[in-house]
Amino acid sequence: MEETIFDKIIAGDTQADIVFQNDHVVAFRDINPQAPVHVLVVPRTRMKSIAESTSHSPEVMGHIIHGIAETARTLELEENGYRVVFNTGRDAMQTVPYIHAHILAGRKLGWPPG
Ligand code: DGP
Repeated sequence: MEETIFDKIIAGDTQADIVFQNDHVVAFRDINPQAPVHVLVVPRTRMKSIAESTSHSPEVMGHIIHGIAETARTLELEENGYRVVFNTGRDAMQTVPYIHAHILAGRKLGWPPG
């Protein structure tokens, strides 16, 4: 798997506005925000997408979900709520081939998504 921009952010080789991190995940602000709060949560364990998660321990996905909740708490998003999106593959318009969860918040989010 080729190195992605998220590998570089996790390694500290590329600057990012990190809002939360622990032993398992790094969360940082999206460079192209689609909502007042737009944060990406990326596991330190490298995989391409949810589709590839079956090749790893389910614990990795557990750590991602836990990291999402911890990030949302850190940013005080719990009261008003937030949306979590894993774009997976071409039709979902995944552009970075390193699994990441988008946390979107800070405004009323439409449903269904366009
Ligand atoms: P996706 O379409 O789900 O693969 O979204 C990838 C997101 O990554 C997109 O919303 C923009 C964001 N992104 C791409 N390059 C960078 C970067 O260098 N820094 C940060 N903070 N975000 C980036």
